[in-house]
Amino acid sequence: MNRNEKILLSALRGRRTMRPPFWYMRQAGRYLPEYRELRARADGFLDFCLTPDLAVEATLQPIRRFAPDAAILFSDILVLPWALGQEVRFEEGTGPLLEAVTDTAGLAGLDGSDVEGRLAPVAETVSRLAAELPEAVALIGFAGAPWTVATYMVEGGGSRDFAAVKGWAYRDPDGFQALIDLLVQATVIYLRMQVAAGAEAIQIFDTWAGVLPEADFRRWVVAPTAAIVAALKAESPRVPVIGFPRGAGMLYEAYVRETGIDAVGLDTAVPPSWAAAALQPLVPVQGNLDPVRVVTGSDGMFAAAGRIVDALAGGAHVFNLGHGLIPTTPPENVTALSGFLRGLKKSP
Ligand code: 1CP
Repeated sequence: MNRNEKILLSALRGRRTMRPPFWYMRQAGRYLPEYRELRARADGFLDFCLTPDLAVEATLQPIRRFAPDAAILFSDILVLPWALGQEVRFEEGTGPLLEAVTDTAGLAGLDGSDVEGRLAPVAETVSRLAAELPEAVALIGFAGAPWTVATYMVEGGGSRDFAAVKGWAYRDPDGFQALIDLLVQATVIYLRMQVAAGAEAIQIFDTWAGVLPEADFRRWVVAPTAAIVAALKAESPRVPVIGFPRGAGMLYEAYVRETGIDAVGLDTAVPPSWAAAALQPLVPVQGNLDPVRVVTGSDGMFAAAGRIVDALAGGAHVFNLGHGLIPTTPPENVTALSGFLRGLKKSP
Protein backbone atom coordinates (compact mmCIF):
# COMPACT_ATOMS: atom_id res chain seq x y z
CA MET A 1 0.00 0.00 0.00
CA ASN A 2 1.24 3.42 -0.95
CA ARG A 3 1.07 5.61 2.16
CA ASN A 4 1.12 8.78 0.08
CA GLU A 5 -1.72 7.71 -2.16
CA LYS A 6 -4.57 10.22 -2.20
CA ILE A 7 -7.49 8.92 -0.15
CA LEU A 8 -9.92 9.20 -3.08
CA LEU A 9 -7.69 7.04 -5.28
CA SER A 10 -7.20 4.48 -2.49
CA ALA A 11 -10.96 4.07 -2.16
CA LEU A 12 -11.47 3.92 -5.95
CA ARG A 13 -8.85 1.16 -6.08
CA GLY A 14 -10.90 -0.83 -3.61
CA ARG A 15 -8.97 -0.21 -0.42
CA ARG A 16 -10.51 0.34 2.99
CA THR A 17 -9.84 3.92 3.99
CA MET A 18 -10.01 5.29 7.54
CA ARG A 19 -12.96 7.47 6.52
CA PRO A 20 -14.88 7.58 3.26
CA PRO A 21 -13.29 10.23 1.01
CA PHE A 22 -15.84 12.75 -0.23
CA TRP A 23 -16.57 15.19 -3.02
CA TYR A 24 -19.86 16.53 -4.39
CA MET A 25 -21.28 16.39 -7.87
CA ARG A 26 -21.76 20.01 -9.05
CA GLN A 27 -19.62 21.26 -6.19
CA ALA A 28 -18.92 24.29 -8.38
CA GLY A 29 -21.96 26.24 -9.48
CA ARG A 30 -24.68 28.76 -8.93
CA TYR A 31 -25.23 28.08 -5.22
CA LEU A 32 -21.83 29.75 -4.58
CA PRO A 33 -21.81 33.58 -4.66
CA GLU A 34 -18.18 33.59 -5.85
CA TYR A 35 -19.24 31.36 -8.79
CA ARG A 36 -22.02 33.75 -9.79
CA GLU A 37 -19.54 36.59 -9.76
CA LEU A 38 -17.05 34.67 -11.91
CA ARG A 39 -19.78 33.54 -14.29
CA ALA A 40 -20.77 37.18 -14.89
CA ARG A 41 -17.30 37.80 -16.29
CA ALA A 42 -17.67 35.26 -19.14
CA ASP A 43 -19.40 35.96 -22.45
CA GLY A 44 -21.45 32.81 -22.22
CA PHE A 45 -21.33 29.44 -20.51
CA LEU A 46 -19.33 27.72 -23.28
CA ASP A 47 -16.84 30.56 -23.22
CA PHE A 48 -16.62 30.08 -19.45
CA CYS A 49 -15.83 26.35 -19.88
CA LEU A 50 -13.26 27.07 -22.60
CA THR A 51 -11.37 29.87 -20.83
CA PRO A 52 -8.73 28.20 -18.63
CA ASP A 53 -8.36 31.18 -16.25
CA LEU A 54 -12.09 31.05 -15.44
CA ALA A 55 -12.46 27.26 -15.45
CA VAL A 56 -9.46 26.78 -13.13
CA GLU A 57 -10.88 29.35 -10.72
CA ALA A 58 -14.39 27.77 -10.80
CA THR A 59 -12.86 24.35 -10.06
CA LEU A 60 -10.86 25.69 -7.12
CA GLN A 61 -13.67 27.68 -5.44
CA PRO A 62 -15.32 24.70 -3.70
CA ILE A 63 -11.88 23.27 -2.81
CA ARG A 64 -11.04 26.41 -0.84
CA ARG A 65 -14.38 26.48 0.92
CA PHE A 66 -14.95 22.81 1.74
CA ALA A 67 -11.61 20.98 1.32
CA PRO A 68 -13.16 17.90 -0.29
CA ASP A 69 -10.90 14.99 -1.27
CA ALA A 70 -11.33 15.63 -4.99
CA ALA A 71 -11.69 18.44 -7.47
CA ILE A 72 -13.77 17.87 -10.58
CA LEU A 73 -12.72 19.71 -13.70
CA PHE A 74 -15.07 22.61 -14.37
CA SER A 75 -16.55 22.04 -17.80
CA ASP A 76 -19.75 20.55 -19.20
CA ILE A 77 -20.73 17.36 -21.00
CA LEU A 78 -22.00 19.48 -23.92
CA VAL A 79 -18.59 20.82 -24.94
CA LEU A 80 -18.23 17.56 -26.87
CA PRO A 81 -21.16 18.12 -29.27
CA TRP A 82 -19.79 21.64 -29.74
CA ALA A 83 -16.37 20.17 -30.61
CA LEU A 84 -18.13 17.97 -33.21
CA GLY A 85 -19.46 21.11 -34.87
CA GLN A 86 -22.98 21.18 -33.46
CA GLU A 87 -24.37 24.54 -32.45
CA VAL A 88 -24.68 24.63 -28.64
CA ARG A 89 -26.00 27.53 -26.55
CA PHE A 90 -26.80 27.87 -22.89
CA GLU A 91 -29.82 30.04 -22.33
CA GLU A 92 -30.23 31.79 -18.97
CA GLY A 93 -33.00 29.98 -17.13
CA THR A 94 -33.88 27.42 -19.84
CA GLY A 95 -30.65 25.37 -19.90
CA PRO A 96 -28.83 24.10 -22.97
CA LEU A 97 -30.18 24.56 -26.51
CA LEU A 98 -28.69 22.65 -29.45
CA GLU A 99 -29.37 22.61 -33.17
CA ALA A 100 -31.01 19.16 -33.12
CA VAL A 101 -29.50 16.29 -35.13
CA THR A 102 -32.37 13.87 -35.67
CA ASP A 103 -31.35 11.52 -38.47
CA THR A 104 -28.51 10.20 -40.61
CA ALA A 105 -28.64 13.27 -42.84
CA GLY A 106 -27.97 15.43 -39.79
CA LEU A 107 -24.94 13.32 -38.91
CA ALA A 108 -23.23 14.53 -42.07
CA GLY A 109 -22.93 17.95 -40.44
CA LEU A 110 -20.79 16.57 -37.58
CA ASP A 111 -17.05 16.24 -37.79
CA GLY A 112 -14.98 14.28 -35.27
CA SER A 113 -11.61 15.11 -36.79
CA ASP A 114 -10.58 17.99 -34.53
CA VAL A 115 -11.87 17.14 -31.05
CA GLU A 116 -8.41 17.51 -29.59
CA GLY A 117 -7.82 20.89 -31.19
CA ARG A 118 -11.18 22.38 -30.28
CA LEU A 119 -10.99 21.12 -26.70
CA ALA A 120 -7.35 22.06 -26.17
CA PRO A 121 -8.39 24.76 -23.63
CA VAL A 122 -9.87 22.01 -21.44
CA ALA A 123 -6.53 20.17 -21.49
CA GLU A 124 -4.85 23.38 -20.43
CA THR A 125 -7.31 23.78 -17.56
CA VAL A 126 -6.59 20.22 -16.42
CA SER A 127 -2.82 20.64 -16.52
CA ARG A 128 -2.96 23.92 -14.61
CA LEU A 129 -5.19 22.30 -11.99
CA ALA A 130 -2.85 19.32 -11.69
CA ALA A 131 -0.09 21.79 -10.84
CA GLU A 132 -2.11 24.02 -8.50
CA LEU A 133 -4.26 21.68 -6.42
CA PRO A 134 -3.34 20.92 -2.81
CA GLU A 135 -1.30 17.73 -2.56
CA ALA A 136 -3.99 15.52 -1.02
CA VAL A 137 -6.73 16.51 -3.47
CA ALA A 138 -7.30 14.22 -6.46
CA LEU A 139 -8.29 15.63 -9.84
CA ILE A 140 -11.28 14.05 -11.57
CA GLY A 141 -11.85 14.50 -15.30
CA PHE A 142 -15.19 13.67 -16.90
CA ALA A 143 -17.35 13.29 -19.94
CA GLY A 144 -20.99 12.50 -20.57
CA ALA A 145 -21.76 8.95 -21.63
CA PRO A 146 -22.68 8.64 -25.33
CA TRP A 147 -26.35 7.91 -24.58
CA THR A 148 -26.80 10.97 -22.34
CA VAL A 149 -24.91 13.27 -24.71
CA ALA A 150 -26.99 11.89 -27.59
CA THR A 151 -30.21 12.77 -25.75
CA TYR A 152 -29.23 16.46 -25.80
CA MET A 153 -27.94 16.31 -29.37
CA VAL A 154 -31.12 14.73 -30.74
CA GLU A 155 -33.71 16.44 -28.52
CA GLY A 156 -32.03 19.80 -28.99
CA GLY A 157 -31.84 20.27 -25.20
CA GLY A 158 -33.36 18.72 -22.11
CA SER A 159 -36.39 16.47 -22.49
CA ARG A 160 -39.30 15.00 -20.54
CA ASP A 161 -40.18 11.98 -22.65
CA PHE A 162 -37.08 11.45 -24.86
CA ALA A 163 -39.41 10.78 -27.80
CA ALA A 164 -37.03 12.15 -30.44
CA VAL A 165 -33.91 10.28 -29.33
CA LYS A 166 -35.74 7.03 -28.58
CA GLY A 167 -37.71 7.46 -31.78
CA TRP A 168 -34.51 7.54 -33.84
CA ALA A 169 -32.99 4.60 -31.91
CA TYR A 170 -36.13 2.47 -32.35
CA ARG A 171 -36.91 3.44 -35.96
CA ASP A 172 -33.37 3.31 -37.32
CA PRO A 173 -31.00 1.56 -34.88
CA ASP A 174 -28.18 1.35 -37.43
CA GLY A 175 -28.33 5.08 -38.14
CA PHE A 176 -28.45 5.91 -34.44
CA GLN A 177 -25.55 3.52 -33.87
CA ALA A 178 -23.45 5.72 -36.16
CA LEU A 179 -24.06 8.69 -33.84
CA ILE A 180 -23.20 6.59 -30.78
CA ASP A 181 -20.04 5.29 -32.49
CA LEU A 182 -18.97 8.85 -33.29
CA LEU A 183 -19.54 9.79 -29.65
CA VAL A 184 -17.58 6.78 -28.37
CA GLN A 185 -14.65 7.72 -30.59
CA ALA A 186 -14.73 11.40 -29.65
CA THR A 187 -15.18 10.65 -25.95
CA VAL A 188 -12.14 8.36 -25.92
CA ILE A 189 -10.04 11.10 -27.53
CA TYR A 190 -11.36 13.69 -25.09
CA LEU A 191 -10.83 11.55 -21.97
CA ARG A 192 -7.35 10.38 -23.05
CA MET A 193 -6.47 14.04 -23.47
CA GLN A 194 -7.65 14.76 -19.91
CA VAL A 195 -5.63 11.85 -18.52
CA ALA A 196 -2.53 12.96 -20.43
CA ALA A 197 -2.99 16.47 -18.97
CA GLY A 198 -3.15 15.15 -15.40
CA ALA A 199 -6.64 13.84 -14.56
CA GLU A 200 -6.18 11.07 -11.97
CA ALA A 201 -9.66 9.55 -12.18
CA ILE A 202 -12.48 9.81 -14.70
CA GLN A 203 -16.23 9.95 -14.21
CA ILE A 204 -18.63 9.04 -17.00
CA PHE A 205 -21.99 10.76 -16.40
CA ASP A 206 -24.95 8.81 -17.76
CA THR A 207 -27.64 11.05 -16.32
CA TRP A 208 -30.41 9.61 -18.51
CA ALA A 209 -29.43 5.92 -18.37
CA GLY A 210 -32.64 5.20 -16.48
CA VAL A 211 -35.11 5.98 -19.24
CA LEU A 212 -34.37 2.94 -21.43
CA PRO A 213 -35.88 -0.56 -21.45
CA GLU A 214 -33.46 -3.41 -20.77
CA ALA A 215 -32.45 -4.37 -24.30
CA ASP A 216 -31.88 -0.76 -25.26
CA PHE A 217 -30.03 -0.09 -22.01
CA ARG A 218 -27.59 -2.85 -22.94
CA ARG A 219 -27.09 -1.51 -26.44
CA TRP A 220 -26.97 2.26 -25.83
CA VAL A 221 -25.72 2.48 -22.24
CA VAL A 222 -23.67 -0.65 -21.45
CA ALA A 223 -21.98 -1.34 -24.80
CA PRO A 224 -20.70 2.21 -25.52
CA THR A 225 -19.52 2.62 -21.93
CA ALA A 226 -17.70 -0.73 -22.10
CA ALA A 227 -15.98 0.39 -25.31
CA ILE A 228 -14.82 3.65 -23.72
CA VAL A 229 -13.57 1.90 -20.58
CA ALA A 230 -11.67 -0.69 -22.62
CA ALA A 231 -9.98 2.00 -24.70
CA LEU A 232 -8.98 4.01 -21.61
CA LYS A 233 -7.76 0.91 -19.77
CA ALA A 234 -5.59 -0.11 -22.73
CA GLU A 235 -3.58 3.08 -22.26
CA SER A 236 -3.96 3.96 -18.59
CA PRO A 237 -4.85 0.88 -16.57
CA ARG A 238 -4.16 2.69 -13.27
CA VAL A 239 -6.63 5.54 -13.78
CA PRO A 240 -9.93 4.58 -12.12
CA VAL A 241 -13.11 5.09 -14.13
CA ILE A 242 -16.32 5.83 -12.20
CA GLY A 243 -19.56 5.09 -14.03
CA PHE A 244 -22.74 6.93 -13.01
CA PRO A 245 -25.76 5.27 -14.66
CA ARG A 246 -28.35 7.44 -12.99
CA GLY A 247 -31.74 5.77 -12.63
CA ALA A 248 -30.51 2.33 -13.77
CA GLY A 249 -32.43 0.65 -10.93
CA MET A 250 -32.47 -3.11 -11.37
CA LEU A 251 -29.92 -2.81 -14.17
CA TYR A 252 -27.19 -1.37 -11.92
CA GLU A 253 -25.67 -4.79 -11.40
CA ALA A 254 -25.56 -5.61 -15.13
CA TYR A 255 -23.98 -2.20 -15.73
CA VAL A 256 -21.24 -2.91 -13.19
CA ARG A 257 -20.59 -6.45 -14.43
CA GLU A 258 -20.64 -5.64 -18.13
CA THR A 259 -18.97 -2.24 -18.53
CA GLY A 260 -15.65 -2.89 -16.77
CA ILE A 261 -15.90 0.36 -14.77
CA ASP A 262 -13.77 0.53 -11.59
CA ALA A 263 -16.38 2.18 -9.36
CA VAL A 264 -20.05 3.00 -9.59
CA GLY A 265 -22.00 6.13 -8.65
CA LEU A 266 -25.33 5.46 -6.93
CA ASP A 267 -28.27 7.76 -7.53
CA THR A 268 -30.44 8.81 -4.61
CA ALA A 269 -33.03 6.06 -5.11
CA VAL A 270 -30.58 3.15 -4.74
CA PRO A 271 -30.93 1.60 -1.25
CA PRO A 272 -27.45 1.63 0.34
CA SER A 273 -28.09 -1.75 2.02
CA TRP A 274 -28.84 -3.28 -1.38
CA ALA A 275 -25.72 -1.67 -2.87
CA ALA A 276 -23.64 -3.06 0.01
CA ALA A 277 -24.84 -6.59 -0.75
CA ALA A 278 -25.07 -6.55 -4.55
CA LEU A 279 -22.55 -4.00 -5.84
CA GLN A 280 -19.87 -3.35 -3.24
CA PRO A 281 -18.46 -6.90 -3.50
CA LEU A 282 -17.84 -6.12 -7.18
CA VAL A 283 -16.58 -2.50 -7.14
CA PRO A 284 -16.24 0.49 -4.81
CA VAL A 285 -19.43 2.52 -4.65
CA GLN A 286 -19.94 6.28 -4.59
CA GLY A 287 -22.97 8.15 -3.33
CA ASN A 288 -25.74 8.78 -2.57
CA LEU A 289 -27.15 11.50 -0.32
CA ASP A 290 -30.24 13.24 -1.68
CA PRO A 291 -29.04 16.72 -2.73
CA VAL A 292 -32.21 18.18 -1.20
CA ARG A 293 -30.93 16.97 2.19
CA VAL A 294 -28.15 19.53 1.78
CA VAL A 295 -30.74 22.23 1.12
CA THR A 296 -32.70 21.39 4.29
CA GLY A 297 -29.57 20.70 6.36
CA SER A 298 -29.73 20.40 10.18
CA ASP A 299 -30.02 17.07 12.02
CA GLY A 300 -31.85 15.38 9.15
CA MET A 301 -28.86 15.93 6.85
CA PHE A 302 -26.35 14.41 9.28
CA ALA A 303 -28.65 11.48 10.07
CA ALA A 304 -29.17 10.71 6.38
CA ALA A 305 -25.43 10.98 5.67
CA GLY A 306 -24.67 8.77 8.68
CA ARG A 307 -27.06 6.07 7.48
CA ILE A 308 -25.28 5.93 4.12
CA VAL A 309 -21.82 5.81 5.68
CA ASP A 310 -22.88 3.03 8.07
CA ALA A 311 -24.57 0.94 5.40
CA LEU A 312 -21.49 1.07 3.16
CA ALA A 313 -18.81 0.75 5.87
CA GLY A 314 -18.09 -2.88 4.99
CA GLY A 315 -16.25 -2.04 1.77
CA ALA A 316 -14.78 0.75 -0.31
CA HIS A 317 -17.02 3.83 -0.36
CA VAL A 318 -16.63 7.35 -1.72
CA PHE A 319 -19.17 9.68 -0.13
CA ASN A 320 -21.07 11.83 -2.60
CA LEU A 321 -24.60 12.91 -3.44
CA GLY A 322 -27.09 10.94 -5.51
CA HIS A 323 -27.09 13.80 -8.04
CA GLY A 324 -25.64 17.31 -8.23
CA LEU A 325 -25.97 20.08 -5.64
CA ILE A 326 -28.88 22.34 -6.56
CA PRO A 327 -28.80 26.15 -6.86
CA THR A 328 -30.81 26.77 -3.66
CA THR A 329 -28.24 24.93 -1.48
CA PRO A 330 -26.97 27.09 1.41
CA PRO A 331 -23.16 26.86 1.19
CA GLU A 332 -22.95 26.69 5.01
CA ASN A 333 -24.75 23.33 4.89
CA VAL A 334 -22.02 22.02 2.58
CA THR A 335 -19.44 23.31 5.04
CA ALA A 336 -21.18 21.53 7.91
CA LEU A 337 -21.53 18.26 5.99
CA SER A 338 -17.86 18.40 4.98
CA GLY A 339 -16.81 18.87 8.63
CA PHE A 340 -18.94 15.91 9.63
CA LEU A 341 -17.41 13.69 6.92
CA ARG A 342 -13.84 14.73 7.71
CA GLY A 343 -14.37 13.85 11.36
CA LEU A 344 -15.48 10.27 10.67
CA LYS A 345 -13.27 7.35 11.65
CA LYS A 346 -13.97 3.77 10.79
CA SER A 347 -14.18 1.44 13.73
CA PRO A 348 -11.47 -1.22 13.39
O1 1CP B 1 -25.12 29.19 -16.19
C1 1CP B 1 -24.61 28.33 -15.49
O2 1CP B 1 -23.82 28.60 -14.58
C2 1CP B 1 -24.98 26.93 -15.92
C3 1CP B 1 -25.07 25.88 -14.90
C4 1CP B 1 -24.12 24.74 -15.26
C5 1CP B 1 -22.99 24.33 -14.54
C6 1CP B 1 -22.45 24.92 -13.26
C7 1CP B 1 -24.20 23.91 -16.41
C8 1CP B 1 -25.20 24.00 -17.53
N1 1CP B 1 -23.15 23.03 -16.38
C9 1CP B 1 -22.38 23.23 -15.25
C10 1CP B 1 -21.13 22.56 -14.88
C11 1CP B 1 -21.06 21.09 -14.94
N2 1CP B 1 -21.87 20.26 -15.68
C12 1CP B 1 -20.09 20.31 -14.30
C13 1CP B 1 -18.93 20.95 -13.56
C14 1CP B 1 -18.25 20.44 -12.44
C15 1CP B 1 -18.94 20.28 -11.13
O3 1CP B 1 -19.67 19.30 -10.97
O4 1CP B 1 -18.65 21.10 -10.22
C16 1CP B 1 -20.38 18.96 -14.60
C17 1CP B 1 -19.68 17.70 -14.10
C18 1CP B 1 -21.50 18.95 -15.48
C19 1CP B 1 -22.08 17.75 -16.09
C20 1CP B 1 -23.39 17.82 -16.77
N3 1CP B 1 -23.88 18.81 -17.59
C21 1CP B 1 -24.35 16.78 -16.74
C22 1CP B 1 -24.15 15.46 -16.06
C23 1CP B 1 -24.34 15.53 -14.59
C24 1CP B 1 -25.71 15.88 -14.11
O5 1CP B 1 -25.82 16.92 -13.44
O6 1CP B 1 -26.66 15.14 -14.39
C25 1CP B 1 -25.44 17.16 -17.53
C26 1CP B 1 -26.71 16.40 -17.79
C27 1CP B 1 -25.15 18.46 -18.06
C28 1CP B 1 -25.98 19.25 -18.99
C29 1CP B 1 -26.27 20.59 -18.43
N4 1CP B 1 -25.36 21.61 -18.40
C30 1CP B 1 -25.92 22.72 -17.78
C31 1CP B 1 -27.23 22.37 -17.40
C32 1CP B 1 -28.21 23.29 -16.72
C33 1CP B 1 -27.44 21.03 -17.77
C34 1CP B 1 -28.63 20.17 -17.45
C35 1CP B 1 -29.79 20.37 -18.33
C36 1CP B 1 -30.90 19.40 -17.99
O7 1CP B 1 -31.37 19.40 -16.83
O8 1CP B 1 -31.31 18.64 -18.88
